[in-house]
Amino acid sequence: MEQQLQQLKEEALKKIQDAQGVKELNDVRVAYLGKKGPITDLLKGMGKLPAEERPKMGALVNVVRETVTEALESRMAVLEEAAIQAQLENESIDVTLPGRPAPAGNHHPLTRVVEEIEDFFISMGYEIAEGPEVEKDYYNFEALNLPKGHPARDMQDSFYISEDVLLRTHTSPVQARTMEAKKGEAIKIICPGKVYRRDNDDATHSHQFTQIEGLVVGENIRMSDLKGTLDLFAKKMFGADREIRLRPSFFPFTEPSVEMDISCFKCGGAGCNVCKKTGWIEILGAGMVHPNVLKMAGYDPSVVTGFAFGMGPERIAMLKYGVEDIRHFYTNDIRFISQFNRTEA
Ligand code: 2NL
Repeated sequence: MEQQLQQLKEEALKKIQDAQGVKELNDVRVAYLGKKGPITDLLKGMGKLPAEERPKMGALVNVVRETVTEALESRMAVLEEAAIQAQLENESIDVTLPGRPAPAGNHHPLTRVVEEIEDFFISMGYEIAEGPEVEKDYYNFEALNLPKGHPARDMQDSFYISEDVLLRTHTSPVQARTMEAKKGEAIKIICPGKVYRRDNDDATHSHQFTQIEGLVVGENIRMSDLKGTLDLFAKKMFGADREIRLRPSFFPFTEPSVEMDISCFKCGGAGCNVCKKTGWIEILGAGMVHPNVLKMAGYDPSVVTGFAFGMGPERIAMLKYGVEDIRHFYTNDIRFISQFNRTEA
């Protein structure tokens, strides 16, 4: 029996050494040390031995069991470590692989035009002013010399929230608020933002659109300052060889008021489809700030004067990029948006 035991031990130790994986080694453990294994059988068979042999054999079996158990444990540690190493190698990431390209976005054409206009006026020393889109009737109309009963104040033409609160119909209230806040000091601002009018949307009208207005107030501000500023602006936006033309016009908040045209950037003035054979393209409205507007904001019109102008970035973008329907700007069709390449900035 002793010999049988030695043989069993040798056999078990060999299988332990030969085991190549955790699972295989586990099978070896179950086969030799498990409830139905030979070592358990030997311990169970102790009862049949003569009483004087039992202690010696018992001790021998226990030694074999311990030896096998220790061998199993140390082999298990080796195999487990190897398994972890293999897994780490398997799951390692090659950080030198090229990444998957993320689709890069674009600036919206309207955003591009607004920023281009802002950049020009910032370069001329203007500051950007913003204000609420839900505005008081006072700042939207009253402070701009739009008297009660003026057609623009008709309920049919604006989105009213209540009798004296509405969605602003232009960005002028931002300028009225700025003048009021500056309490007689000089001002040089542009006001970009969304405005709202009750219109039926079509190719050239939208109930919500963008406006940029400018305002310069101070001593000795003249019409010639307005003209020089807008001439530079036209050349920056539409080409260095542009000329401008001012025509008389009317706005309640300016006097005198003008409409500004630029010489056609497509035909240079000869006449084409863009300028409708006139050689000129209307770009914006402007004028000298009405004395009533200055007065209401707390300025003395006999001491300070000012000029103001307003334009629609949609119209400018449509001209610049040949967009035929204003609704393209708001429907977010990626096929439209992605035609305008990112500016290198
Ligand atoms: C246009 C014309 C214009 C103004 C806006 C203005 C603002 C104040 C005082 C005086 Cl606070 N004027 N703004 C002046 C002239 C024209 O806009 O065709 N916009 C699209």
